[in-house]
Amino acid sequence: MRLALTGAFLSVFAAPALAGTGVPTPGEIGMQTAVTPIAQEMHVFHNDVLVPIIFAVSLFVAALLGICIFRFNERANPNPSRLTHHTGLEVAWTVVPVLILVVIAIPSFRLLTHQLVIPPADMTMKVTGHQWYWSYEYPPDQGGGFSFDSYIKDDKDLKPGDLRQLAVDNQAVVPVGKTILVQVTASDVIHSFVIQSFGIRIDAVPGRLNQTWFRAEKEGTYYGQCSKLCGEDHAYMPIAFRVVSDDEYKAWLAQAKKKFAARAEPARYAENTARN
Ligand SMILES: [Cu+2]
Repeated sequence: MRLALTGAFLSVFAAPALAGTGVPTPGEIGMQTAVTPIAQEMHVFHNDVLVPIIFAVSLFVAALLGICIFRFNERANPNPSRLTHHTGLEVAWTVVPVLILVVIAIPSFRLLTHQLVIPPADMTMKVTGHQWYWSYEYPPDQGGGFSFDSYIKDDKDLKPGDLRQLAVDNQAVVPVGKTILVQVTASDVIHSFVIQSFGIRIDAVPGRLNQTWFRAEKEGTYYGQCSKLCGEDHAYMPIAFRVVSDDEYKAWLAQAKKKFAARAEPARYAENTARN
């Protein structure tokens, strides 16, 4: 019975057809499709480790509660036991939870290490959160040397295929299958840079450079949102990343360099790098 229930519960959670790629979808259960190794590892950790343990513990506690209610109520059990200590029981309810936590801790710390120990990066980019938009900077030593702002598209500017409240005027573009180091900061208040399908979530803090990484293994457009309450338009600063092939990336880089050439930041960036 318990196994059958667990099976039914897990099949609901593991159903990939219900999850969206890069965007939340109506009726979605579970997380958006993982397209990076970190996001995949997170899903395995959640679906195969946490959910079964939570399910089993909940069932066990519910069963104990049921036994107490039905077998040890005043009518069924008028003379209560005078037992106050039971060494075996006390050892068990200490040791078993410790073992459960150890079982959770091992994959949890492994995942944390994979997130925090950044592998050698193929490319670095900088993300800055502002009230209420994002800007992306591509350093000059990697074919970039420009930066641009990325604002939400107004409803009246939406083109067919644009997603309302997620579409932006300028998407960030990155090559597929490459390890991207993302440096994240903010210019005014604390924001939080999140892309669910990439499995990244990192605070953008003024005066501080945080970093994280991702390697998107599938081309496509992936959306995220600022996830720190940062002011009145907090809900209107979506994040849009387009993952493209190497050739498309080079072509985009060339045209973006021209398009965003007028920006002041890259010059300042170049100066700073020269001085250091
Ligand atoms: Cu924000």
